[in-house]
Formats: sequence, C-alpha cells, structure tokens
Amino acid sequence: MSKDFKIKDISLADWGRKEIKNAEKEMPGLMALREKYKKKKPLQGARISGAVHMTIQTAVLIETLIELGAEVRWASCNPFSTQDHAAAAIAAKNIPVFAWKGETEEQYWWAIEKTLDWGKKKGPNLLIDDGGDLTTLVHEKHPSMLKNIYGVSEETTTGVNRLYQMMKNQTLKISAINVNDSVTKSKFDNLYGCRESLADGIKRATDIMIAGKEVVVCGYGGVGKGCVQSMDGFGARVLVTEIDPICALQAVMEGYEVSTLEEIIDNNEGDIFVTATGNKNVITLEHMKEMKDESIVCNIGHFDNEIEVDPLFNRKDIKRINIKPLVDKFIFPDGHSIILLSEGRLVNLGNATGHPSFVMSASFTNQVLAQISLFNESEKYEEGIVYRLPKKLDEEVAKLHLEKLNADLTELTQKQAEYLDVPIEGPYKPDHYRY
Ligand code: NAD
Ligand code: RBV
Repeated sequence: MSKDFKIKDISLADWGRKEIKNAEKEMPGLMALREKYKKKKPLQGARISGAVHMTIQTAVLIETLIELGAEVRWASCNPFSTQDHAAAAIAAKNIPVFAWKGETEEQYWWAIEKTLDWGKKKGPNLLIDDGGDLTTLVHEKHPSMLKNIYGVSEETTTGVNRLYQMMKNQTLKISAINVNDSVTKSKFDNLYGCRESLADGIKRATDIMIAGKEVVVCGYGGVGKGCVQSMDGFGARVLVTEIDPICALQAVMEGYEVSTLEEIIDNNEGDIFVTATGNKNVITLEHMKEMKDESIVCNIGHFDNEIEVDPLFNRKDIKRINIKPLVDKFIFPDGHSIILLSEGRLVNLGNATGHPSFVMSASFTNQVLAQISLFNESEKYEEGIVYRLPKKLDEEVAKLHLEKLNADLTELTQKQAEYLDVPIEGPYKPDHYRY
C-alpha cells in the first residue's frame, strides 16, 4: 500500500484507538446513526473532503462517515488543534489524513490541499468544513471541482458568517448547510463545550488558580456565555465587553459588569483576558502594553486575528520567552509582561483537547445528517444558498443524547397537542423560537 497520509507519529495509533473506543461510549448520536444506517449505507459513493480539528471526537465522526459508505480525505482546520494520537489511529486504518499538531501556516494549507487530491476520481463530491478555509480554497483555487460537489456542511459560527457573506455577494457556487445554527449545535457546543474546555486550556497552559482572579471575556454570544459561566463557577470576578446592546444587557442581568477594554485596563483590572467574538482586532497591542504584569491573554474564537499578535512576534523591542509549547511570555520595554496562549489561536484546542466527546456528538450528528441529506436529497438544495437542517432532525439529535443521560421525556396527550397546535411527535416549536 502506498502511504497516503502525513501525521506526526504512527506509533501513537494504539493509544489513539483506545481513546477513540472510550469516546464512542460518549457519542451516542454518532453511534445511533451507525446502527441505523449500517445496511443502507446512504453515503456509498460519497467522496468527502473534510477540514475539521483532527481530534479524538473527529476520529469518531470520520469513522461514522466511512461506516455509512463514504470515502474521506481529512485535514485539520487549525495548525495547533490536531491530537497526534487521533491522527495516528486514523492513518493506521489507511484513511488518508494530513494533520499534526504544530503545523506551519504553509504546511496547514498544504494539508488542506491534500484533502482535495482524489487522483483519478477528480475531486470531492462533498465538503465538511469548520471555519470556511476549505470552502474558500475550493472556490478560489479549484473552481473546476465545484460542479461535482453536492454541497458543504459548515461547523462553526465564523465559517457560517463567511458562507452568508458569499451567498450575499453571489460568490457561493455550491449548496451549503449551516450546522452551527442547529439548536443542538450552537446552544450546546458553543455554550456547554466552551464552559468546560476554556478552563481546561487555561489550566493545562498555566496551572493558574482562577478563583479570586479578574477574568475579562470579550463577546457574550454563545461561546462568551459559556466562558463566563465557567470562570464564574471557579470563583473569578468576571467582566464582559460587548458591542451588541442585547448581549450586553443579558450579561448585566446575569450579574456581570459590562465595560470597555480601555476602561478595564485603565482601572488596572483584569488578570485573564479571553476573546470570544469571532471578530478581529479586539485586543490590540496598545491594550497589551497597558495590561497588568503577567496578564494571561487568550482567544477561544475561530481565528487568531482577535488578538493583535503580529507585533508581539515581530517587534524587536518586545522580548519573547517560550515557556513551553504554545505558552509564551512577552516582555515589553517597560519591563511588564503578558502571557499569550496558543499564539492567539483557539486556546481550548491548542492548549487542551477541545470540547468533550458528548457535546461533540450532538454537533457531529448534525454534520452527518447534513451530509446524508446533501448527498441523497440534492433536489432540495439550490446552488449558492445556505440552509439549516429541519427542526425535526434537531429534536431527533437531542433525543438521541437524552437517552444516554437517563432522562425521561413527557409525552403530549392528544388534547394537549391540539391545544398547543403541535404534532404529538414534534416539531414542538415554531422556527422563530430561540430556546
Ligand atoms: P456569537 O456571534 O454568538 O458571539 C460573538 C459575540 O461577540 C457577539 O455577541 C458579538 O456582538 C460580540 N462582539 C463582536 N465584536 C465584538 C467586539 N469588538 N468586542 C466585544 N464583543 C464583540 O458567536 P459564537 O457562536 O459565540 O462564536 C464566537 C467565535 O467562537 C466564533 O469565531 C466561532 O466560530 C468560535 N467558536 C469556537 C469554539 C471553540 O471550541 N473554540 C466553539 C464554538 C465557536
Ligand atoms: N470543536 N471541536 C472540538 N473536540 O473536536 N472542540 C471544539 C473537538 C469545534 C466546535 O464545534 C467549534 O464550532 C469549532 O471547533 C471552532 O473551530
């Protein structure tokens, strides 16, 4: 067999396999899809190029797609997020995977390119993306592949924003499913996932005691809310920055102070700063120059442009001391320093292992349902349009995960269903309902 993968170390495969086995127990949604579709193989003939963090949880996603009949080629969607033992376990099964922790920018794009290299089979017919880099690459560098692609399913808020921008500008040339805005994705992964994995990242990086600290969370959307709850839960005093009055008001009603970064830093507040906005230039060099000595600065949003990191790495008057992989101290000319995690990239995946399996099961069950639908029901989808999965499927995803948690649902009586004017079997809420 010719070697069609590039990973860090194949000898990590056994370890990876053991953790994948454990993760399967925590991913009931994906395992239920395997059971349901093991005979039907609805992805037979699918050639999926995927760019999603190459973690243990993603390994379970990949193997589910394969059990459903697909062929896949995979890369990570972030240069620091791969778990090398997960990649090794996948490579050991002869699944083409191109991902290792600590890729350079150039290697990162090379790896994503490799997911498109289907040899004589002429490109993928489905894409799974997280953040939109793969989708953009295909549109900009391989437009001839677009005509054979049934569509893309997109995992995260930032990727979805990019898709809607392309739709608006009429530059989107395939169908797309916005997985992020399934309720069982954004209201769970972004919130409860970050509630656990933010602290994991900060602690593995710094071992810092969070209780008693002042933590500043920039952005109070799904991710920000999870980050705030987490830090609050540890006993930190939490401050929030927001641009949106609705989200700012939500933060205040939950008891958090809302202020601006300038004011917070001026008042000499803030020991740990977290960006969770999906925006750019949120924490600037000017902010970091004025922060308290030894402030910890990190980002949990998708891209590394939330914190202005370039000058930290490039300016001669700022000294860099590497403490350990993905933990750097930067000393400013006045002698004060800040500690930057994951070079400004997603701290929960760079310094830890991302979200727990259970919450990723909900996200990835939506991903698999989206792929099955794009591939088998293409008549439902128009090129250039971004869709969401039907609410009935969203409810189905939740149901699959409830069983594992020993929760018993109440069933509507016929009379109650008529009174509410909803079917006994769902969907239970109108589309405008926000949960
Ligand atoms: P969201 O839109 O729900 O929340 C972002 C919030 O940031 C919004 O309320 C917005 O008003 C606010 N904001 C924008 N610019 C700001 C600024 N300059 N200052 C302060 N606040 C500002 O998005 P989300 O679902 O919370 O996702 C946020 C980011 O996290 C995205 O990039 C998303 O892709 C990413 N994400 C990461 C993970 C992870 O595991 N690390 C998980 C889910 C999502
Ligand atoms: N995310 N994946 C993991 N353990 O594999 N953890 C977080 C994992 C995803 C999450 O769905 C989010 O939307 C995306 O990473 C941001 O890139």
